[in-house]
This record gives sequence, C-alpha cells and structure tokens, in this order.
Amino acid sequence: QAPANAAEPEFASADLNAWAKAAAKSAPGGDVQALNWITPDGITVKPLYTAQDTEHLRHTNTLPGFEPYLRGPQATMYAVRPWTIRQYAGFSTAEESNAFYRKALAAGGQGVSVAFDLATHRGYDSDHPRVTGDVGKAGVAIDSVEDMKILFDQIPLDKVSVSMTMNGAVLPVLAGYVVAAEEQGVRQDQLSGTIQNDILKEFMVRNTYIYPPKPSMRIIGDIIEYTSANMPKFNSISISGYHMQEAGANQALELAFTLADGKEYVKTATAKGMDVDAFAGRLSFFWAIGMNFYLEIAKMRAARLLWCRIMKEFGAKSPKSLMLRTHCQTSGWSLTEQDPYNNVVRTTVEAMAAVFGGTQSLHTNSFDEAIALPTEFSSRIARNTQLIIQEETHIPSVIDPWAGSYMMEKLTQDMADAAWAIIEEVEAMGGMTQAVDSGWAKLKIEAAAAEKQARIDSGKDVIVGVNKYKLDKEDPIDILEIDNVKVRDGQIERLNKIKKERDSAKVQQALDALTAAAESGEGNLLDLSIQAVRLRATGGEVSDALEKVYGRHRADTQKVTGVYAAAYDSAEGWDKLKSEINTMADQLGRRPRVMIAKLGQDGHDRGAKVVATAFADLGFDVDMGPLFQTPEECARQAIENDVHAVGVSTLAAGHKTLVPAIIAELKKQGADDIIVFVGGVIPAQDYDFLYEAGVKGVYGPGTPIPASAKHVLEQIRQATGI
Ligand code: SCD
Repeated sequence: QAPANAAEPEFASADLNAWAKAAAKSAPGGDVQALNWITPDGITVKPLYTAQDTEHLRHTNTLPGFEPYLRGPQATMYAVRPWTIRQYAGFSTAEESNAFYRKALAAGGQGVSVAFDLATHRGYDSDHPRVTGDVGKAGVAIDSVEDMKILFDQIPLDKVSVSMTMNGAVLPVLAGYVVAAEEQGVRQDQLSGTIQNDILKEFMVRNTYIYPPKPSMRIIGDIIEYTSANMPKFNSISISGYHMQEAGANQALELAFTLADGKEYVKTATAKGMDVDAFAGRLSFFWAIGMNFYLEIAKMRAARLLWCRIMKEFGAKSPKSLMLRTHCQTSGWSLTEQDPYNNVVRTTVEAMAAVFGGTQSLHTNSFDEAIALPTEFSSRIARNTQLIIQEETHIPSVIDPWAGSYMMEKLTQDMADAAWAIIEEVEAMGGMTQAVDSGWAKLKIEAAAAEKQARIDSGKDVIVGVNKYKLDKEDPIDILEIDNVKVRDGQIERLNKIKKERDSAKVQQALDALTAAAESGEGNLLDLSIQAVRLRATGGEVSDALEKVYGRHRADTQKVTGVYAAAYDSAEGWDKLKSEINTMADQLGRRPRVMIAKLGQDGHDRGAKVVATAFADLGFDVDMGPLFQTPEECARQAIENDVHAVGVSTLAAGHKTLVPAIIAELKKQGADDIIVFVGGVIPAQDYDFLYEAGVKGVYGPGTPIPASAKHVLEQIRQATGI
C-alpha cells in the first residue's frame, strides 16, 4: 500500500457550502443559523467549526510552559504532576476540623483548605453579641492562635500547603497561621500555601469585608510586601472570580472583573515601590467551573493569555510573573436540592472542565452542599471524583488536550476578546476600585443573576430534577448538623482562659501599635499583627484595633429593576400574578409591601437581590434590608416601614437560630401581624421546625420566584383579612 500523502486527498475535499445545504435540510425552519447558541456572555457557539474558524487566530501555535502560557504554566503539566486535590472544609471547632483534615489527607487529599465561620471572617470573636447564630456554622470558629494551633495539630506546616479563605479578618488569621507554625518549629520561609486576601470581590459579591475599600487595599499592599520579603513560597492572594460566577456573573464578566481586580492589586503593590517581579510570581487566581463545559475550558485558556498580556504591560519579565496559576472549584450554585445525587454527575462534568482547562488545584463540591454542610460520606465521593480522574482515566497524560480543536481555539479567542472589551470598559472608568466603588460592577453581576433566574423559572435553561424531569417525591438525605450553642460556649471558655493567662499590658501595647500604624500609614500591618497575636491578642481585638481608625464598611442596597421581568418568558402566569397584585393594592389602598432581609453575618445576597428584583418587577413594594442585621434591628426596620411581610434569605445555616429570633422580636415589638417567610438553603428536615416557629412559607432552592410570590401574596391576603 502506498504511504499516505496529504497533498493527494484520498476522498473529496470538504465543501462548506455543500455542508450548509445539507444541514439546512434538518435545521429548524431550514435555517442553519437557528442552531447557533448565543451564550449569556454574547458569544456565538456554532454547531460546526472548521479550519476556517482558526485561520486568522494569533495564538494557536503556542506551547505549554512558554508565554503566553495559554496551554498551561508548566511545560509538562499533569504528565509530571497532576493538580493538587484541595478540598475546602471547616466546621464547628478547631478540634473537629483538624480531625477532618487529617482523615482527608490520609485518604488521598493533597492539601488543606480552611473554611472559617462568618464570625471569624467579619472580625468578631465568638463571644460577640452580633454573631450568636454564626459561630462554628459555615466554617470553623477561630478566635486566637490557640485555636489555630489546634487546627493544624500534627499537620506539618513545612510540608503540607495550606489555603485559607480569608479576606476581611485577613491580618489576625494570617498572623495566627504564622505564629502557629512558628510554635510548631516551622520558619516563615518554609510556609507554602495561599491566603485569599481578595477584598475587591468582597465588595462586589461575597460581602465578608470589615473596613472600607481604601484601608482594605492598604492591608493587601502590606501583606504582599511582607510575604514577598519573608514567605517566598506563600501565595499572597487568590484573585477570585469564583464568587462572581456564584453570584450570577457570566464567564466573560467573571474573567474580566477578576483580571481587572488583579491589575488593581499589582498597581497597589507597585505604588508601594515594589518591583513587579518581586511579588507577581506569588499572585494566584481562582475560578468557578460551572456547567457551561466548553466555555469554562476556553475561559481558563483565555485567562492565561490575557494575564500574560497584562503583566507585560506592567513590565514584568520573570516567567513566574507572566504565568497565571489557578485554583478552581466546581460550582456550588449549579447544585440542586432536588434529586441531589444528580449533583455528583454535575460535579464530575465540571471537574473535567477544570482539568481540561489546566487548573493547578481543585475543589470538587459534595452533592449535598445545596442542602447543608457536607457529611463524611458526601466528602469522600467528592474527593474520589478527582482521584478517579487523576488515576483511572489517563486524562492527565496529555497536556492541554483540547488544543487544536477548531471550536476550542475559536472559543478561547472569543472569550478573550469578550473579556478584554470589559476590561477596557473598566479601565476607562479608572480601574476596578472605581467600578466597585460606584456600584456599577455589582449591578452588572446582579443583572446577570436576575436574567439567569428568569431563564430558569421560565424553563428556558433546563435544570434536571428542578424545572424538568421532576421527582414526585424527594427522599430526605442525611445531613451534618452543628450544635452552634455548644461550639460557642466552648469558644467563650477558651477566650476567657487566654485573656486570664496572657500579659494584658503587653497585648494592649501591641494593639495600640497597630492602631497607630493604621493612623499614620507607617509600618507594616501584618508584621504588627504577628507581634500582637504572638502575645495572644485575639482576632476580634486585632480587628478592633484597626476599626478604631478605619471604621466598618456599610454597603448600600441598590437593586436592579426590570431585568427579571424582561427575561421571564412565560408571560401568561406572570401577567395574571401582576393583576392579582394590582387588585390587592386597590383593596389595601397601597401595594403589598415586603422586606427582604439578611440576618447575622451571612453575606450571600445573590438570592435576596434576585428575589427583591423579581418581586418589585411583579408589583410588590420591596424594601431591601441591609446586610448583617440582628433580628432586633430587622424587626425595627420592618415596623418602621410598615411592611406586610419579612422574607429572610438564609444561606449559611443560621436559620434555626435567627428565624425564630426575628419572629420573637416582631412579637416583642408589637407587630406579630407581620408575616415571616424564609428562602435559601434549608434542609427538608428543618421545614417543620420553622413552620412550628411561626413561619408562613419556606422556599428552598429551585422554587420558581413567581410561585413563591403567589404564596406570599396568599399569606398576606389571609393576614390582612382581604
Ligand atoms: C507543578 N509543579 C511542577 C509541575 N507542576 N513542577 C514541574 N513540573 C510540573 N509539571 C510545581 C509548581 O511549580 C510548584 O512549585 C509546586 O509544584 C506546586 O504546584 P502548584 O501548581 O503551585 O500547586 P499548589 O501548590 O497546589 O498551588 C496552587 C495555587 C495556589 C497556585 C493555585 O494558590 C492554591 O493552592 N490555591 C488554592 C486556593 C483555595 O483552595 N481556595 C479555596 C477557596 P513552586 O511553588 O516552587 O513553583 C474556597 C472558597 O472561597 C469557597 C467559596 C466561599 O467560601 O465563598
């Protein structure tokens, strides 16, 4: 047989026009264009890609380990070392979390990733009255270095890299980790790991900030300065798009805002006089990986290309500065409460996208995370999902396996272009700090979230088990419950002991030095925090010392309007509900008024904002409570505004404490005619408890907003007797 010769085709050569004619025969309405999918980012995904699509692309012939690092930061990638399996975890006490980490490491986990409780995030010790419902709930309670030492007991910090998701109380937490290591005999230059330390996205989406933006940026500058001088193996920041996508951003927005945040941090550090190559190699990134499979891979490839371009603009020379390294987490938002074992499949698909995209480190969610904290069983399946991809599939044997795909190369460029246009828009505004400060960036994400919810509620975006193929009956699954009162009592006991045994005068001096440095702008705040924590200053005290000068940031509660209504596609039910609301408004002499509230330290406000937008679009009069209200403050506002109903949005497991508390407060303040409903992440097991406490409606994830609105309207009708 003659050898194959590409110049002499064996078969007839491709004819795109002929294909278009053939395709038109089966395309709806004979229109091949109708097969295109326009993504929420505005990118057109076609049913067929050919060599023509890649002809004019500039970056299709690059190599991994070389600029622009589109194909990966390492020359050999997973062929030599697969990504780190780094499962984010933490709950209850330091003892319990430590036991969990050690078991996970023994069972194949490869790094530690600490989830702190919301009290710690927001700079409150466990004995603070504002955090009664939050201690130990959505993460581990850490008040002092004594807790930190227990957290890392028998985990050698010179060998195991540790990620800490901390942004608000970043100084006492990072200081606590450094001192805990020191007391384990580990030097600062031996420490490897990552601190999230990404405050800009907190102001946009995650909301665990403490101070206003400007002093928060100083803290970041100080941390970059300190770690680059003393902790060369430690990643000083994890610039995170994850929470933006979780809050509703499409991928182009996630990519653009995150890279724009990164530019802002580089500017902050260089403004301190640092050479870009002295710190940029330790900036790392963090993406969400959702169900949009091809685009997620394209996003990760595009991210590396754009970061290299951005760093060159800053004059970076070192390869380490030019290469974008990233952690990824499968999307928590994509998980459903309904038919929850489907979540194992969703997470697997997302994990594969992260791996094909070339992540350095990965967290796979547990299937029960839309309901409660993961159990040991669900955590094992989540971890094994990665182990199976790493060790059974041979996927890691090939570097950047999608390279050369007409589709993937084109989508990579399309994603890069879409994000670059947004980055330029942000630059024109003066950079991300301005875009965040003005509220523009947050509203962009909220609008995307409302659109997405409307597409789901109207059945345009399918979610199996939620808006299609629903089960008639859902069986409850085992969940992990935290005895919050017990954790809090234990923490308070340990706090009291520390305060009794330490040298209080010295502690006060160290705290005063921090306050002075905040005031003067001189000195390094991380250095001073380490000194205070070494003397056993608590996290709350370190945070307070700075709050004296900086104050606490209060976010405004703007909301988008009209977006949900515009994207909601089944007009029939919508119009009927609107007219029912109008009728009620006539009967009441005013519109039915609802306050959407967030209680405790739970800052996840995507759901609250989307519900507020949709209710307003339907014709309710909607008040949005500020974040972090106590039940007492919430009741007062509800009464002052004369609302008919308070809707509590809860995503951080505080509902069993905080919801009965708001009902009791309303009663105490003489307003038990105001009805209370609850939405968010609530295990089925807790529904009866909430109804017995007096709640009039519980709406779990997946409840279409018009359905909950109809139910609320009915309850208001009963309560007002019309
Ligand atoms: C890797 N190495 C190689 C190689 N692959 N060397 C040669 N050839 C190869 N093929 C080297 C690297 O250069 C590095 O060494 C070392 O091996 C470790 O590899 P790495 O790729 O740097 O991996 P890792 O140490 O795991 O670091 C990954 C990141 C890091 C850089 C991404 O920042 C990280 O671990 N981030 C995790 C963040 C996280 O877990 N966040 C949780 C957020 P050198 O270092 O010497 O170069 C959770 C959260 O927010 C949830 C939501 C919420 O709470 O709201």
